[in-house]
Amino acid sequence: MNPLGGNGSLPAAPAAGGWQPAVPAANWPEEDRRWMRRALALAGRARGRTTPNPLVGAVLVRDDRVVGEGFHRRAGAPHAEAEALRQAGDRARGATLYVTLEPCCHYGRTPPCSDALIRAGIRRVVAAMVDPDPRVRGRGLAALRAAGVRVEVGLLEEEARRLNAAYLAWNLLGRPLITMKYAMTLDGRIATRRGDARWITGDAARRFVHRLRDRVDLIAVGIGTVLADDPCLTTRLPRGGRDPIRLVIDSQARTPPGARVVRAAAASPAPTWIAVTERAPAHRVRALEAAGAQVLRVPATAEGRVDLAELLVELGRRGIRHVLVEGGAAIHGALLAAGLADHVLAFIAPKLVGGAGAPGPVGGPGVDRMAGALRLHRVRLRRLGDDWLVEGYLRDPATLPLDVFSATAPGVSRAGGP
Ligand code: AOF
Ligand code: ZN
Repeated sequence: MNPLGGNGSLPAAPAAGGWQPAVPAANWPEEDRRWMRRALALAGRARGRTTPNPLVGAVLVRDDRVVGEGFHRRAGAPHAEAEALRQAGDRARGATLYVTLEPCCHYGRTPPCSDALIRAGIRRVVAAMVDPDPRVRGRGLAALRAAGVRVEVGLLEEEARRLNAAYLAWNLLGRPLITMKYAMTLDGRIATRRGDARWITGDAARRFVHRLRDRVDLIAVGIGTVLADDPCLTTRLPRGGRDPIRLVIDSQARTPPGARVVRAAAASPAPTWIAVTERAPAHRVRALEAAGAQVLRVPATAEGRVDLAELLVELGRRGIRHVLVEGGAAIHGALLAAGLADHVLAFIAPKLVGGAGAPGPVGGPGVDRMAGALRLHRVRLRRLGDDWLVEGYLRDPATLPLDVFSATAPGVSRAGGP
Protein backbone atom coordinates (compact mmCIF):
# COMPACT_ATOMS: atom_id res chain seq x y z
CA MET A 1 0.00 0.00 0.00
CA ASN A 2 1.45 3.31 -1.04
CA PRO A 3 0.98 5.58 1.95
CA LEU A 4 0.53 8.77 -0.07
CA GLY A 5 -0.71 7.68 -3.44
CA GLY A 6 -3.07 4.90 -2.47
CA ASN A 7 -1.69 2.19 -4.76
CA GLY A 8 1.54 0.33 -5.36
CA SER A 9 4.33 0.33 -2.83
CA LEU A 10 6.46 3.25 -1.85
CA PRO A 11 10.05 2.78 -2.98
CA ALA A 12 12.07 2.48 0.20
CA ALA A 13 14.57 5.24 0.78
CA PRO A 14 17.86 3.73 1.92
CA ALA A 15 18.32 5.48 5.23
CA ALA A 16 21.17 3.48 6.59
CA GLY A 17 23.47 1.32 4.50
CA GLY A 18 24.55 2.61 1.12
CA TRP A 19 27.83 4.40 0.87
CA GLN A 20 29.96 4.88 3.96
CA PRO A 21 33.39 6.54 4.08
CA ALA A 22 35.98 3.73 3.89
CA VAL A 23 38.80 5.85 5.24
CA PRO A 24 37.87 8.29 8.02
CA ALA A 25 39.03 11.79 7.03
CA ALA A 26 40.97 12.00 10.30
CA ASN A 27 43.26 9.19 9.09
CA TRP A 28 44.70 11.38 6.34
CA PRO A 29 47.54 13.78 7.05
CA GLU A 30 46.45 17.35 7.68
CA GLU A 31 48.39 18.62 4.62
CA ASP A 32 46.41 16.33 2.34
CA ARG A 33 43.14 17.42 3.89
CA ARG A 34 44.07 21.05 3.54
CA TRP A 35 44.79 20.80 -0.19
CA MET A 36 41.65 18.79 -0.83
CA ARG A 37 39.57 21.36 1.05
CA ARG A 38 41.05 23.97 -1.25
CA ALA A 39 40.13 21.87 -4.31
CA LEU A 40 36.57 21.49 -2.98
CA ALA A 41 36.27 25.24 -2.41
CA LEU A 42 37.44 25.88 -5.97
CA ALA A 43 34.94 23.36 -7.34
CA GLY A 44 32.11 25.03 -5.43
CA ARG A 45 32.74 28.35 -7.15
CA ALA A 46 30.97 27.11 -10.27
CA ARG A 47 27.83 25.92 -8.45
CA GLY A 48 24.87 25.94 -10.79
CA ARG A 49 27.09 26.65 -13.82
CA THR A 50 28.47 23.29 -14.98
CA THR A 51 25.36 21.24 -15.71
CA PRO A 52 25.20 18.58 -17.07
CA ASN A 53 28.80 18.20 -15.97
CA PRO A 54 30.09 17.83 -12.41
CA LEU A 55 31.67 20.44 -10.16
CA VAL A 56 35.40 19.74 -10.10
CA GLY A 57 38.35 21.51 -8.47
CA ALA A 58 42.04 20.65 -8.79
CA VAL A 59 45.17 21.77 -6.93
CA LEU A 60 48.74 20.85 -7.95
CA VAL A 61 51.23 20.90 -5.09
CA ARG A 62 55.02 20.53 -5.19
CA ASP A 63 57.27 20.97 -2.16
CA ASP A 64 54.32 22.22 -0.07
CA ARG A 65 53.56 24.98 -2.56
CA VAL A 66 50.65 25.33 -4.98
CA VAL A 67 52.08 25.33 -8.52
CA GLY A 68 48.74 25.35 -10.30
CA GLU A 69 45.03 25.15 -9.60
CA GLY A 70 41.73 25.41 -11.36
CA PHE A 71 38.11 24.44 -11.52
CA HIS A 72 35.58 23.46 -14.13
CA ARG A 73 33.70 26.65 -15.03
CA ARG A 74 30.97 25.39 -17.33
CA ALA A 75 30.11 22.44 -19.57
CA GLY A 76 32.39 22.47 -22.59
CA ALA A 77 35.11 24.49 -20.81
CA PRO A 78 38.43 22.82 -19.88
CA HIS A 79 38.38 20.30 -17.06
CA ALA A 80 39.73 21.36 -13.67
CA GLU A 81 42.88 19.24 -14.09
CA ALA A 82 43.61 20.86 -17.47
CA GLU A 83 43.31 24.34 -15.93
CA ALA A 84 45.70 23.41 -13.12
CA LEU A 85 48.22 21.84 -15.54
CA ARG A 86 48.12 24.89 -17.79
CA GLN A 87 48.83 27.16 -14.84
CA ALA A 88 51.66 24.98 -13.54
CA GLY A 89 53.46 24.47 -16.86
CA ASP A 90 56.83 22.77 -16.24
CA ARG A 91 56.38 23.01 -12.48
CA ALA A 92 53.83 20.18 -12.71
CA ARG A 93 56.62 17.59 -13.02
CA GLY A 94 56.81 15.53 -9.82
CA ALA A 95 53.80 17.33 -8.29
CA THR A 96 50.82 15.86 -6.42
CA LEU A 97 47.35 16.49 -7.82
CA TYR A 98 44.46 16.94 -5.40
CA VAL A 99 41.24 16.62 -7.35
CA THR A 100 37.63 16.39 -6.19
CA LEU A 101 36.65 13.83 -8.86
CA GLU A 102 38.57 10.99 -10.49
CA PRO A 103 40.33 12.29 -13.63
CA CYS A 104 38.59 11.27 -16.85
CA CYS A 105 40.06 8.82 -19.34
CA HIS A 106 37.69 9.36 -22.27
CA TYR A 107 37.41 11.72 -25.21
CA GLY A 108 34.35 13.90 -24.61
CA ARG A 109 34.28 17.58 -25.43
CA THR A 110 37.89 17.60 -24.22
CA PRO A 111 40.74 15.01 -24.35
CA PRO A 112 41.38 12.59 -21.43
CA CYS A 113 42.88 14.22 -18.33
CA SER A 114 44.58 10.94 -17.33
CA ASP A 115 46.83 11.20 -20.43
CA ALA A 116 47.61 14.87 -19.81
CA LEU A 117 48.57 14.13 -16.17
CA ILE A 118 50.84 11.25 -17.18
CA ARG A 119 52.52 13.38 -19.88
CA ALA A 120 53.07 16.21 -17.40
CA GLY A 121 54.91 13.85 -15.05
CA ILE A 122 52.50 14.02 -12.09
CA ARG A 123 53.85 11.70 -9.40
CA ARG A 124 50.81 11.27 -7.13
CA VAL A 125 47.05 11.75 -7.60
CA VAL A 126 44.69 12.07 -4.64
CA ALA A 127 41.02 12.01 -5.74
CA ALA A 128 38.12 12.62 -3.39
CA MET A 129 35.80 10.21 -5.20
CA VAL A 130 35.43 7.87 -8.14
CA ASP A 131 33.64 9.37 -11.17
CA PRO A 132 30.20 7.67 -11.45
CA ASP A 133 30.06 8.51 -15.19
CA PRO A 134 29.82 5.05 -16.84
CA ARG A 135 32.62 6.07 -19.24
CA VAL A 136 35.00 6.46 -16.29
CA ARG A 137 34.07 4.56 -13.05
CA GLY A 138 37.57 3.75 -11.90
CA ARG A 139 39.20 3.52 -15.33
CA GLY A 140 40.79 6.96 -15.02
CA LEU A 141 42.48 5.93 -11.77
CA ALA A 142 43.49 2.58 -13.25
CA ALA A 143 45.13 4.30 -16.24
CA LEU A 144 47.14 6.52 -13.91
CA ARG A 145 48.16 3.61 -11.75
CA ALA A 146 49.20 1.59 -14.82
CA ALA A 147 51.51 4.46 -15.83
CA GLY A 148 53.24 4.36 -12.45
CA VAL A 149 51.42 7.25 -10.76
CA ARG A 150 50.69 6.74 -7.06
CA VAL A 151 46.91 6.88 -6.76
CA GLU A 152 44.77 7.40 -3.66
CA VAL A 153 41.03 7.89 -3.48
CA GLY A 154 38.49 8.71 -0.75
CA LEU A 155 39.87 11.86 0.90
CA LEU A 156 36.94 14.09 1.99
CA GLU A 157 34.74 11.89 -0.15
CA GLU A 158 31.58 12.79 1.72
CA GLU A 159 32.04 16.51 0.98
CA ALA A 160 32.79 15.73 -2.66
CA ARG A 161 29.72 13.52 -3.00
CA ARG A 162 27.51 16.16 -1.41
CA LEU A 163 28.83 18.79 -3.81
CA ASN A 164 27.96 16.54 -6.76
CA ALA A 165 24.77 14.95 -5.39
CA ALA A 166 22.83 15.90 -8.52
CA TYR A 167 25.50 14.43 -10.81
CA LEU A 168 25.45 11.24 -8.70
CA ALA A 169 21.65 11.07 -8.91
CA TRP A 170 21.73 11.17 -12.70
CA ASN A 171 24.51 8.62 -13.03
CA LEU A 172 23.22 6.19 -10.40
CA LEU A 173 19.42 6.70 -10.36
CA GLY A 174 18.97 7.74 -14.00
CA ARG A 175 17.02 10.86 -13.11
CA PRO A 176 17.74 14.34 -11.70
CA LEU A 177 17.97 15.12 -7.99
CA ILE A 178 14.58 16.36 -6.73
CA THR A 179 14.33 19.05 -4.08
CA MET A 180 10.81 19.69 -2.83
CA LYS A 181 10.37 23.17 -1.40
CA TYR A 182 7.45 24.86 0.31
CA ALA A 183 6.68 27.64 2.75
CA MET A 184 3.95 27.25 5.32
CA THR A 185 2.58 28.87 8.44
CA LEU A 186 3.13 27.35 11.87
CA ASP A 187 -0.31 25.78 11.56
CA GLY A 188 0.66 24.06 8.32
CA ARG A 189 -1.08 26.26 5.74
CA ILE A 190 0.42 27.33 2.40
CA ALA A 191 -2.38 29.88 1.83
CA THR A 192 -5.41 31.28 3.62
CA ARG A 193 -8.82 29.72 3.02
CA ARG A 194 -9.30 32.30 0.25
CA GLY A 195 -6.06 31.33 -1.43
CA ASP A 196 -3.91 34.30 -0.42
CA ALA A 197 -0.25 33.30 -0.08
CA ARG A 198 1.72 36.57 -0.40
CA TRP A 199 3.85 36.39 1.58
CA ILE A 200 4.16 33.59 4.08
CA THR A 201 7.86 34.01 4.88
CA GLY A 202 9.97 37.15 5.26
CA ASP A 203 12.79 38.64 3.18
CA ALA A 204 15.61 36.42 4.45
CA ALA A 205 13.80 33.20 3.58
CA ARG A 206 12.74 34.53 0.19
CA ARG A 207 16.32 35.58 -0.58
CA PHE A 208 17.45 32.08 0.34
CA VAL A 209 15.03 30.69 -2.25
CA HIS A 210 16.41 33.01 -4.93
CA ARG A 211 19.96 31.86 -4.13
CA LEU A 212 18.70 28.31 -4.47
CA ARG A 213 17.05 29.07 -7.82
CA ASP A 214 20.39 30.46 -9.00
CA ARG A 215 21.97 27.02 -8.44
CA VAL A 216 19.37 24.56 -9.70
CA ASP A 217 18.84 23.65 -13.35
CA LEU A 218 15.06 23.81 -13.40
CA ILE A 219 12.12 24.94 -11.26
CA ALA A 220 8.93 22.95 -11.64
CA VAL A 221 5.42 23.85 -10.48
CA GLY A 222 2.03 22.31 -11.07
CA ILE A 223 -0.68 24.00 -13.13
CA GLY A 224 -2.68 24.64 -9.93
CA THR A 225 0.07 26.95 -8.67
CA VAL A 226 0.19 28.84 -11.97
CA LEU A 227 -3.58 29.39 -11.94
CA ALA A 228 -3.66 30.35 -8.24
CA ASP A 229 -0.51 32.46 -7.85
CA ASP A 230 0.70 33.38 -11.37
CA PRO A 231 4.39 33.12 -10.32
CA CYS A 232 7.32 34.35 -12.49
CA LEU A 233 9.78 31.66 -11.32
CA THR A 234 12.78 33.82 -12.14
CA THR A 235 15.84 34.46 -9.97
CA ARG A 236 15.80 37.90 -8.39
CA LEU A 237 18.98 38.65 -6.45
CA PRO A 238 20.58 42.03 -5.75
CA ARG A 239 23.53 41.11 -7.98
CA GLY A 240 21.72 39.40 -10.84
CA GLY A 241 21.84 35.63 -10.66
CA ARG A 242 20.98 32.97 -13.15
CA ASP A 243 17.46 31.93 -14.11
CA PRO A 244 16.83 28.19 -14.15
CA ILE A 245 14.55 26.72 -16.80
CA ARG A 246 10.90 27.11 -15.76
CA LEU A 247 8.62 24.08 -16.11
CA VAL A 248 4.86 23.86 -15.64
CA ILE A 249 3.45 20.35 -15.18
CA ASP A 250 0.15 20.78 -16.97
CA SER A 251 -1.43 17.62 -18.44
CA GLN A 252 -4.23 19.48 -20.28
CA ALA A 253 -2.22 22.57 -21.35
CA ARG A 254 -4.37 24.88 -19.22
CA THR A 255 -1.54 27.39 -18.65
CA PRO A 256 -2.83 30.80 -19.87
CA PRO A 257 -0.54 32.01 -22.70
CA GLY A 258 -0.43 35.34 -20.86
CA ALA A 259 0.76 33.81 -17.56
CA ARG A 260 3.88 35.42 -16.07
CA VAL A 261 5.77 32.14 -16.26
CA VAL A 262 5.26 32.14 -20.04
CA ARG A 263 5.87 35.87 -20.51
CA ALA A 264 9.11 35.55 -18.50
CA ALA A 265 10.66 33.68 -21.45
CA ALA A 266 10.84 36.92 -23.46
CA ALA A 267 13.15 38.62 -20.96
CA SER A 268 14.90 35.63 -19.37
CA PRO A 269 17.85 33.75 -20.92
CA ALA A 270 16.15 30.53 -19.74
CA PRO A 271 13.19 29.03 -21.61
CA THR A 272 9.76 28.11 -20.22
CA TRP A 273 8.73 24.50 -20.74
CA ILE A 274 5.19 23.13 -20.36
CA ALA A 275 4.88 19.37 -19.81
CA VAL A 276 1.58 18.10 -21.23
CA THR A 277 0.15 14.68 -22.12
CA GLU A 278 -0.79 13.55 -25.63
CA ARG A 279 -4.39 14.30 -24.71
CA ALA A 280 -3.81 18.04 -24.27
CA PRO A 281 -6.02 19.97 -26.75
CA ALA A 282 -3.96 20.91 -29.82
CA HIS A 283 -5.25 24.49 -30.00
CA ARG A 284 -4.07 25.22 -26.45
CA VAL A 285 -0.67 23.66 -27.17
CA ARG A 286 -0.37 25.87 -30.28
CA ALA A 287 -1.32 28.99 -28.32
CA LEU A 288 1.37 28.26 -25.72
CA GLU A 289 4.00 27.69 -28.41
CA ALA A 290 2.96 30.90 -30.15
CA ALA A 291 3.42 32.72 -26.83
CA GLY A 292 7.03 31.50 -26.63
CA ALA A 293 6.77 28.38 -24.44
CA GLN A 294 8.26 25.01 -25.43
CA VAL A 295 5.79 22.18 -25.03
CA LEU A 296 7.05 18.72 -23.92
CA ARG A 297 4.72 15.82 -24.64
CA VAL A 298 5.03 13.24 -21.88
CA PRO A 299 3.23 9.87 -21.48
CA ALA A 300 0.16 9.99 -19.23
CA THR A 301 -0.64 7.91 -16.16
CA ALA A 302 -3.85 5.82 -16.07
CA GLU A 303 -5.57 8.88 -14.54
CA GLY A 304 -4.46 11.07 -17.45
CA ARG A 305 -1.83 13.01 -15.49
CA VAL A 306 1.74 13.65 -16.62
CA ASP A 307 3.77 10.56 -15.68
CA LEU A 308 6.33 12.11 -13.35
CA ALA A 309 8.89 9.30 -13.60
CA GLU A 310 8.83 9.58 -17.41
CA LEU A 311 9.02 13.35 -17.20
CA LEU A 312 12.12 13.21 -14.97
CA VAL A 313 13.93 10.81 -17.30
CA GLU A 314 13.16 13.17 -20.20
CA LEU A 315 14.46 16.13 -18.19
CA GLY A 316 17.65 14.17 -17.48
CA ARG A 317 18.06 13.47 -21.21
CA ARG A 318 17.81 17.20 -21.76
CA GLY A 319 20.76 17.72 -19.39
CA ILE A 320 18.82 18.63 -16.23
CA ARG A 321 20.55 17.34 -13.08
CA HIS A 322 18.82 19.23 -10.24
CA VAL A 323 15.11 20.05 -10.14
CA LEU A 324 13.51 22.34 -7.56
CA VAL A 325 9.80 21.63 -7.16
CA GLU A 326 8.03 24.65 -5.73
CA GLY A 327 4.54 23.21 -5.37
CA GLY A 328 1.73 23.00 -5.23
CA ALA A 329 0.24 20.42 -2.93
CA ALA A 330 -0.87 18.11 -5.75
CA ILE A 331 2.59 17.86 -7.34
CA HIS A 332 4.24 17.36 -3.96
CA GLY A 333 1.74 14.61 -3.11
CA ALA A 334 2.28 12.91 -6.46
CA LEU A 335 6.09 13.07 -6.19
CA LEU A 336 6.06 11.55 -2.72
CA ALA A 337 3.62 8.87 -3.79
CA ALA A 338 5.91 7.93 -6.67
CA GLY A 339 8.97 7.86 -4.38
CA LEU A 340 10.59 10.58 -6.47
CA ALA A 341 11.35 13.29 -3.91
CA ASP A 342 14.89 13.16 -2.52
CA HIS A 343 15.36 16.35 -0.55
CA VAL A 344 12.90 18.56 1.34
CA LEU A 345 13.18 22.25 2.23
CA ALA A 346 10.30 23.36 4.44
CA PHE A 347 10.15 27.03 5.41
CA ILE A 348 8.03 27.68 8.47
CA ALA A 349 6.74 31.15 9.34
CA PRO A 350 5.69 31.79 12.97
CA LYS A 351 2.16 32.72 11.89
CA LEU A 352 -1.26 31.15 12.31
CA VAL A 353 -4.00 31.56 9.71
CA GLY A 354 -6.43 28.77 10.59
CA GLY A 355 -9.39 27.86 8.42
CA ALA A 356 -10.51 24.26 7.97
CA GLY A 357 -10.32 24.67 4.20
CA ALA A 358 -6.91 26.39 4.03
CA PRO A 359 -4.50 24.10 2.12
CA GLY A 360 -1.39 22.32 3.42
CA PRO A 361 1.84 21.71 1.47
CA VAL A 362 1.29 18.03 0.54
CA GLY A 363 -1.87 16.78 -1.15
CA GLY A 364 -2.99 13.35 -2.23
CA PRO A 365 -4.78 10.90 0.05
CA GLY A 366 -1.94 10.82 2.62
CA VAL A 367 -1.20 7.97 4.99
CA ASP A 368 -3.71 6.21 7.20
CA ARG A 369 -1.47 5.68 10.18
CA MET A 370 1.29 7.71 11.74
CA ALA A 371 3.49 4.62 11.57
CA GLY A 372 3.32 4.95 7.77
CA ALA A 373 4.66 8.54 7.71
CA LEU A 374 7.67 9.26 5.52
CA ARG A 375 10.62 10.18 7.66
CA LEU A 376 13.37 12.64 6.77
CA HIS A 377 17.02 11.88 7.46
CA ARG A 378 19.97 14.16 8.10
CA VAL A 379 17.55 16.79 9.36
CA ARG A 380 18.93 20.30 9.86
CA LEU A 381 17.28 23.39 11.25
CA ARG A 382 18.27 26.95 10.54
CA ARG A 383 16.85 30.33 11.27
CA LEU A 384 16.23 32.84 8.47
CA GLY A 385 15.03 36.13 9.92
CA ASP A 386 11.82 35.32 11.81
CA ASP A 387 11.33 32.09 9.87
CA TRP A 388 12.77 28.59 10.19
CA LEU A 389 14.05 26.24 7.55
CA VAL A 390 13.80 22.51 8.15
CA GLU A 391 15.88 20.55 5.66
CA GLY A 392 16.16 16.81 5.28
CA TYR A 393 16.45 13.89 2.90
CA LEU A 394 14.02 11.16 1.96
CA ARG A 395 16.78 9.68 -0.18
CA ASP A 396 20.28 11.08 -0.12
CA PRO A 397 21.97 10.69 -3.52
CA ALA A 398 25.29 11.54 -1.88
CA THR A 399 25.15 8.15 -0.14
CA LEU A 400 24.31 5.98 -3.16
CA PRO A 401 26.67 3.02 -3.33
CA LEU A 402 29.24 3.06 -6.10
CA ASP A 403 31.66 0.22 -5.73
CA VAL A 404 33.67 -0.15 -8.85
CA PHE A 405 36.98 -1.35 -7.57
CA SER A 406 36.60 -5.07 -8.01
CA ALA A 407 35.00 -4.81 -11.47
CA THR A 408 36.70 -2.06 -13.39
CA ALA A 409 39.83 -0.88 -11.70
CA PRO A 410 42.21 -3.66 -10.80
CA GLY A 411 45.12 -2.37 -8.79
CA VAL A 412 43.36 0.69 -7.41
CA SER A 413 42.30 0.25 -3.82
CA ARG A 414 39.69 2.42 -2.18
CA ALA A 415 41.63 2.60 1.05
CA GLY A 416 44.20 5.01 -0.23
CA GLY A 417 45.00 6.71 3.06
CA PRO A 418 48.66 6.41 3.81
C1 AOF B 1 34.03 18.12 -16.35
N1 AOF B 1 34.93 18.89 -15.71
O1 AOF B 1 36.78 19.18 -14.53
C2 AOF B 1 36.14 17.00 -15.08
C3 AOF B 1 35.16 16.18 -15.74
O2 AOF B 1 31.63 17.00 -21.56
P1 AOF B 1 33.07 16.74 -21.30
O3 AOF B 1 33.81 16.22 -22.47
O4 AOF B 1 33.73 17.93 -20.66
O5 AOF B 1 33.16 15.53 -20.28
C4 AOF B 1 32.43 15.53 -19.12
C5 AOF B 1 32.85 14.32 -18.29
O6 AOF B 1 34.24 14.44 -17.96
C6 AOF B 1 32.14 14.21 -16.95
O7 AOF B 1 30.97 13.44 -17.04
C7 AOF B 1 33.17 13.49 -16.10
O8 AOF B 1 33.10 12.10 -16.34
C8 AOF B 1 34.50 13.92 -16.66
N2 AOF B 1 35.26 14.84 -15.76
N3 AOF B 1 34.13 16.80 -16.36
O9 AOF B 1 33.08 18.63 -16.92
C9 AOF B 1 35.98 18.40 -15.08
N4 AOF B 1 37.19 16.47 -14.47
ZN1 ZN C 1 38.93 15.36 -17.64
